[in-house]
Amino acid sequence: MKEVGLLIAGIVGKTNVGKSTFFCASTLAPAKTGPYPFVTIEPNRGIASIRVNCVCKDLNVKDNPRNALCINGIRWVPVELIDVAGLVPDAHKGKGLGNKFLDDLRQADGFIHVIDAAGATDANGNLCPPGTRNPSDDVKFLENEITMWMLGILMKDWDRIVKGVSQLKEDPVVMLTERLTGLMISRKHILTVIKAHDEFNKRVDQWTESDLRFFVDCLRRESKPMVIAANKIDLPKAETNIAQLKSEFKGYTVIGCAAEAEFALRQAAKKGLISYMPGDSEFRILDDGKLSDKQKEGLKKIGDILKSWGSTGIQESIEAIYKKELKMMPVFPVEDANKYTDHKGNILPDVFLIQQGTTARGLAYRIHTDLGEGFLYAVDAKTGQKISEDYQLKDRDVVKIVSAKGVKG
Ligand SMILES: Nc1nc2c(ncn2[C@@H]2O[C@H](COP(=O)(O)OP(=O)(O)OP(=O)(O)O)[C@@H](O)[C@H]2O)c(=O)[nH]1
Ligand SMILES: [Mg+2]
Repeated sequence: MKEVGLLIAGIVGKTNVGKSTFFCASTLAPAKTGPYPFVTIEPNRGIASIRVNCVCKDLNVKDNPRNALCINGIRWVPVELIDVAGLVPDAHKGKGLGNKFLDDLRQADGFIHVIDAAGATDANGNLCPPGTRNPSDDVKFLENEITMWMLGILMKDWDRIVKGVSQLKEDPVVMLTERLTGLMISRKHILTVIKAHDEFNKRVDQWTESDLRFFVDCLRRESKPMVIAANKIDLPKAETNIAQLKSEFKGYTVIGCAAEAEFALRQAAKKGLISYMPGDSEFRILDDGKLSDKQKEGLKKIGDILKSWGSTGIQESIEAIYKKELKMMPVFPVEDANKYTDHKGNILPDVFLIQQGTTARGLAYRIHTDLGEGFLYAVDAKTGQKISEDYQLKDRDVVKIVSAKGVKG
């Protein structure tokens, strides 16, 4: 069961494009990878980190973080990723591992869509020479599969919804929310879509088939934001294809990625062979003597990728989905608003990722139900000002919550 309020990004895409390699590189969790379709069957779950600017430097304190490392003023905040089985065309009809893949994705709040930017895997995930497949077809095909899957779920209950609304005067938004909540689609998502388009400004029994398809497509975009991790930038054709994708899919975040290279760098850093942090634009060899010729050659190639692309793109993709698309931002709860400590004296012990728009009371509930229920007021520790329950927190706020119900811990 995921922690309330903490959003999960699903790693999705066609089979055999590097999803599990991306997952292993970002979480260092063991997951099977291989150059053929349907390697992953059961989903892999693991913890990656996103970088946020800590407030320790602004407040001029030395912190004692409990749940996230702080290195040179950068907090590495844990986030959860889920890597699922790949899909092939007509997955929503059960082809390949279709329904399995899609069902495992119910719990994801946003998607990192991994594609083979070199076009070196065909529609069914079989290897082919770079440049054979147009990666833009992969983007369209995945979006269509997900929309059709959601539509299928809605259609199972459509007659009942229509009857409820037209004959029993039920609220359509309530009925739609009940039907779609299992897909992490909320009342807010539904209302946003209905308000944004005139097509939906009529009773649901008058919606045509194409209105319904369009509704679900809009709902997919609204409820499952996506970034495109254009993988395999080490292969020929990837660069041209990525330029093409960026011009074709305006408004999408497309990030060139080298999952295999990131995995190699993370492994080498773990073994103490190099100094490298995810997202870095370079690495440093710590002891040349410990490296085999093959390793040196591999690192040289990776160095060239970093020079051309600025990074492997893996860390950027994870940060793009959480920060830019899911609009998560860090806040720092404390118990002493003057010293920025918890009751044990730890300075800035915790950081929480919350979604923009979260209120002070919403944060209290995130920390503990008792804190939320007994909420009296909060204090902005940076200014010392009292804040009320419906105050919307800002990026990097440091907050003390005062509650009638205390929490021991
Ligand atoms: N050239 C290149 N190959 C990569 C890269 N990332 C992954 N691969 C290779 O792509 C193949 C498939 O990788 P996986 O991570 O198993 O792919 P997947 O998408 O999880 O596949 P399924 O679970 O079978 O759907 C493996 O042979 C990887 O080594 C990359 O950045 N560059
Ligand atoms: Mg896999």
